[in-house]
Amino acid sequence: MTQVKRHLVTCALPYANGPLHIGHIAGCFLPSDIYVRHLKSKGEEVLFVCGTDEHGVPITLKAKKEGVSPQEIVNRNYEVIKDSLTKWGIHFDNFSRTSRPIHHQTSQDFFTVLYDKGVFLEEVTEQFYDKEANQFLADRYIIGECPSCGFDSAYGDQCENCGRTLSPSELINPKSSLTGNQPIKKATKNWFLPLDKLQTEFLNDWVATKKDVWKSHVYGQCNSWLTDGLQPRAMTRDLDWGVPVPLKEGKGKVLYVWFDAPIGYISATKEIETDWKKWWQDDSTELVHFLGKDNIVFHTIIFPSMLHAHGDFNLPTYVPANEFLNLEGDKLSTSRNHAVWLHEYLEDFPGKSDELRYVLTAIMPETKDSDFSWKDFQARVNNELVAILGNWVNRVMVLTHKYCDGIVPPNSDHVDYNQLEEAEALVRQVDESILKFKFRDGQNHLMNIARLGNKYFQDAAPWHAIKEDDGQQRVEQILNVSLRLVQKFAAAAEAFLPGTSAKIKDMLQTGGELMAGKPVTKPVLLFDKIEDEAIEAQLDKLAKQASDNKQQPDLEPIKDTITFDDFVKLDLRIGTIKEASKVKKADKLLQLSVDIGLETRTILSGIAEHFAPEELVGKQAVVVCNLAPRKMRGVESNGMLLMAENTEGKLVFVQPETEFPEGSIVR
Ligand code: B3M
Ligand code: ZN
Repeated sequence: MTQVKRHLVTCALPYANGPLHIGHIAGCFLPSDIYVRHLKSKGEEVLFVCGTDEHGVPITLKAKKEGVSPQEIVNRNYEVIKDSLTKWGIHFDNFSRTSRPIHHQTSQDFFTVLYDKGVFLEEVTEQFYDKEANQFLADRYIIGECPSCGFDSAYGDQCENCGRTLSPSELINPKSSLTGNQPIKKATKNWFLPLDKLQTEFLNDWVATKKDVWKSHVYGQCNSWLTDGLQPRAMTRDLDWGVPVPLKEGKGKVLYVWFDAPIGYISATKEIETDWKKWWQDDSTELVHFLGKDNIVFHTIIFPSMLHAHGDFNLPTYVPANEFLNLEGDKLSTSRNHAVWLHEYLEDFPGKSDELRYVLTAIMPETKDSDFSWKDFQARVNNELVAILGNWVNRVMVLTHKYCDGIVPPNSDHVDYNQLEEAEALVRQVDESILKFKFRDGQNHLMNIARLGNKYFQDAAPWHAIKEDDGQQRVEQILNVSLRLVQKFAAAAEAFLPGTSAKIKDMLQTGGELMAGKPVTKPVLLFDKIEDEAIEAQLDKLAKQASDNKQQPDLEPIKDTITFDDFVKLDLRIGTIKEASKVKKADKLLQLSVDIGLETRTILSGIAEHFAPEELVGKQAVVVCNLAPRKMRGVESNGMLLMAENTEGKLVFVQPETEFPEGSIVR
């Protein structure tokens, strides 16, 4: 095992199609920043890179919607994202962008090495093509029903509901997100990464070495993809926005966004490090990727396969992906504007970056999804930061001025030193937790230093001791130990609460050991309480965002015109639901027995999140009876129930106005 000499830390590149919200922060920006700050505070050699991911479908869709070029979208959002991160205190060694020439060149060179080595499969395939938009459709342009869980807005490359990686042809009832039309298939050549071959020759063995190294949910998700068996995946797309494919035959084609994006970590390194190879092509460098759970497959399967196939690069050591953060019990959503935007937080709570850092770390979704609520934010700030930490430091500083003229009293070999040893033990636990990517635990150990200091101070009660014989000497001992506990807290807090740590160091006039006889500054309040009005204002803002969103319903465009002959092919009948039950391991599906007059059908329907099985028995519905049967979760579904869905995703049955005989034709 080569000795680790340096750490290369990457944070998933946010799409430059909008500002950052607290989900991005809790998912990867905050954990990576804590990890990097801590390593740097230990004197380790660290490089921390990130940047905006400026290609891909979300950006071109947004550009189309706003009637501007994709470059204008990414230029605007790069500035907003970079500015909010800097203001919030996340400092990368380089925050780059994938539309820069150096990234295009780096990605094309990488592609060319694989091409020249004959790694790619060249395949002419039938791709989905939108006739009206006159363009091929990349995976994210195609939306349809997930074959696994029935989620009706799965993308062509991934289902965001169950996390399954998909290929567009697996989607049920695929449609173009550009026009809403049913896409046609058209022949085109692309270059595929043979993930099936790479799985057997490399991935299976390499991932197996990560069994007790990666978090269980990361290893588990990765393994389930390997167990399902990997398929070759196209690394080029028929699109005009992205890194052009560096081949004569590549005209009108770009690199798949998930081929070029992770190479963004390499180009961001090359941009600032002349000796970039020591970070990427030297196995004494430890590579750590921070990301959210929807990016796991790209960082544990696809990018490592690319690096392995290239042959010159290190492979990632750790991939400590976080799960998702929810907001007030609901999924964070850019499109529904259900979010706390980072730049808005900074406007509404100026100078309170550490408060948000503290709360997001306390609820960080390290192994399962978690929830941010404004009431909890207020409670943690007021009951923990203000009442425990701020109060403790303030009392120590005030009494140092009152009894010692603001001078650090002399050290003395006094029985209280076991508090200092206890604090040292907690400092070691903070270190161990961070190095194991357990940031919640690490912050708890940190706060236990403050709890220890508070209890010591309260029990020692210098305000009473001063009245005893030798009171002054006893008080000086208590304040010496207390000031040294405060200093230990400040040093250990650098990674979690950088602003607070700096304020305390300023008060103590030192970043290191305290020197007896040296002055400390006047006390500075570390935190002030979050008032109810501020929280009410945030909750009102969220409610307004939701109602504004409702007023601009995102109604889907009308589909392509069809003929009457097309319509009459549908066989629609009244059916009555006789039985209903949940489908194992598919949280969206219900299995229904539906009497359609001629027979009773088994139908799987993606309505489990909208209706309980028991409330469906006896309900009548309109049933599509001549739909080709399809198998989901091992059950053959034979037909489909018609539902109406509003813009908030609420479903209702389409049914006859009165009880009607089963099998009645709907015309
Ligand atoms: N742009 C983030 C996302 O999927 C994606 C990460 C790229 S990291 C190389 O939201
Ligand atoms: Zn799914």
